[in-house]
Amino acid sequence: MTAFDVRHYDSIDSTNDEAVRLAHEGAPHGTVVHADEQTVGRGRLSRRWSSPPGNLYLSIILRPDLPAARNVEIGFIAALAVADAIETMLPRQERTTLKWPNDVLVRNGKISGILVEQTDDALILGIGVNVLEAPGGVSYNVSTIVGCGGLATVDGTRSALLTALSSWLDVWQRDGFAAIRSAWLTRAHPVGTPLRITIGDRTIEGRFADMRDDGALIIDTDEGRRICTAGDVGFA
Ligand code: BT5
Repeated sequence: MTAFDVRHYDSIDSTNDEAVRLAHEGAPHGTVVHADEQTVGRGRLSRRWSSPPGNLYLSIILRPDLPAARNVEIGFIAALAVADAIETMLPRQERTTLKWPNDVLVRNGKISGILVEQTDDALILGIGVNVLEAPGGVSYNVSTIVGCGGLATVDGTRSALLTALSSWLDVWQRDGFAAIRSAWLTRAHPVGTPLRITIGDRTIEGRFADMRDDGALIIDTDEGRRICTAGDVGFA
């Protein structure tokens, strides 16, 4: 079991940045930075993460003693935890779908964002969950827990998320990434789903085939099987 120590802030630049600062000061594994709003919430590749009050924004300091090549595993663990937590609050007929690498979708809309970053000696796991407020000006579908008929508060979502995260970290430590990979595959879009992967200015279209043992995406294209280790994935 991971013991979480939550530090709460009303407003902050980015919970990931604060977690990096605390990690440099030696904050232990399980330290959680939670803010009611972020003024400069970040996505991958320096994109913005819309962070008004009413949603969950937190970052967790992890010190898992992993080779850097295995850091990607944390993102899949986080996606499973977010999906479990959200499903405890949604009506029974609403389910989450996972999309490579770390997206959690409800009603085909992005309901959560996950950002894993590395400092000298810690991993920072940043998670945003849309509880009440759907951001405007986003180029694809977004969802919120309450907008999908769920009953949720921000603190309730935090608590459900940390409980689920602790369980999935236990599974990972006990059974390894193979167990995370197979749980992720059962909750992801089905094999054969048409996907469009954007990597910089290149786009690849293909059908979802599998996830490799190291977390890479495997797709079948008209030119054959391709492996993707990075990129933005949308449904084609
Ligand atoms: C992500 O990036 O999905 C990772 C987001 C991580 C946010 C958390 S919040 C706590 C912690 N502190 C931080 O500063 N960050 C982490 P990416 O895949 O690059 O998606 C970013 C894109 O999602 C943006 O370009 C928008 O199109 C869209 N977006 C922005 N805000 C959103 C929101 N609240 N809900 C859904 N989509 C959003």
